[in-house]
Amino acid sequence: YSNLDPQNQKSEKLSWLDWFLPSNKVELRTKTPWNAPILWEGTFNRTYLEEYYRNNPVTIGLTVFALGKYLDKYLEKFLASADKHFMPGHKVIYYVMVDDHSKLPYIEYGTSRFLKPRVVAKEARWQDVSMMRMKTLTDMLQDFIKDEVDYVFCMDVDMDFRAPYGVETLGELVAQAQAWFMNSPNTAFTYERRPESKAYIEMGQGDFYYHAAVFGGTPSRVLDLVRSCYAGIMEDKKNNIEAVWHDESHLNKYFLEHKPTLILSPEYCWDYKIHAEMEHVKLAWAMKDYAEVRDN
Ligand code: 2GW
Ligand code: MN
Repeated sequence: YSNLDPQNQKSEKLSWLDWFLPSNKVELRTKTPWNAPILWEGTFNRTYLEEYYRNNPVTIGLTVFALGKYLDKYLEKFLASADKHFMPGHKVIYYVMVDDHSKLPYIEYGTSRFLKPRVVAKEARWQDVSMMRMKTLTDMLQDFIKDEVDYVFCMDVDMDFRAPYGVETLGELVAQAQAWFMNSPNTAFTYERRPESKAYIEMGQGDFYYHAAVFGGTPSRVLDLVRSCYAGIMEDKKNNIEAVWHDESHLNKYFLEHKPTLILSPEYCWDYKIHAEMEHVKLAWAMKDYAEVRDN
């Protein structure tokens, strides 16, 4: 990874800097204080990386849950777009968790693309649907995913791929910077602030607000992550407390204590509501009508 400044790659479209930092007084960060790269378009050489992985082939897992209305609404577009843009040219296994097998979308997958569907029960509360992914992922990583892939990404389903999301994102422990908080001070992050919760982060602490919609890494590192988050969630349940942003709060606590080795910039999980003309978007949030999907 080089430290090329995306600012130098001018185009008519607005860049991240133009939109968020019109004064250009703040330097675009391409490295964390612990020297992990922050991945932006222009900071990596795809040609070089592709050549490396051609000589060192890898299998990449992608886990996604689509239960209830999220299965009807988002899964087909997520998978079809992943087939086009997620790790193009590499072996990918989709681990797709649904609550109704008959509703699995009918997609013709590309070469070296494999689907491993699994039926899981839908929790009654939506907070639990989201949080209990950590338990299912713990079990599956332990039981078989760890033997089947070299790297694994775990993603929300309410998103779709727009451009190649490739091997540049592979790393030991990969975290996504949440787009809305990229340039906020850590005091503005929506971390869990009650010391009673296992997800508690003290005011003034914290490097990024990480987005639980995307995390990944090697199976052993991701297993440790999901297992810890699940343990925190269960401990909180025992103490009758629920972290403000559920599994995401626990994920942020984990990444505070276990620094990611690679951070994905908001190009890798963009919300077009922030800015419609954002460049180099690889994955975008789906437009969501909460009233429509949140029925419980
Ligand atoms: C979720 C909320 C309300 C009603 C339903 C659901 C729901 C979620 C569902 O009915 N079916 C389902 O499969 N899910 C899965 O949980 C699905 O994979 C979805 O992407 C994921 C997280 O829910 P989501 O996408 O509605 O949460 P967000 O986009 O508001 O995101 C963040 O905060 C969450 C915790 O509140 C999670 O940490 C999530 O990973 C974050 O991106
Ligand atoms: Mn989501």
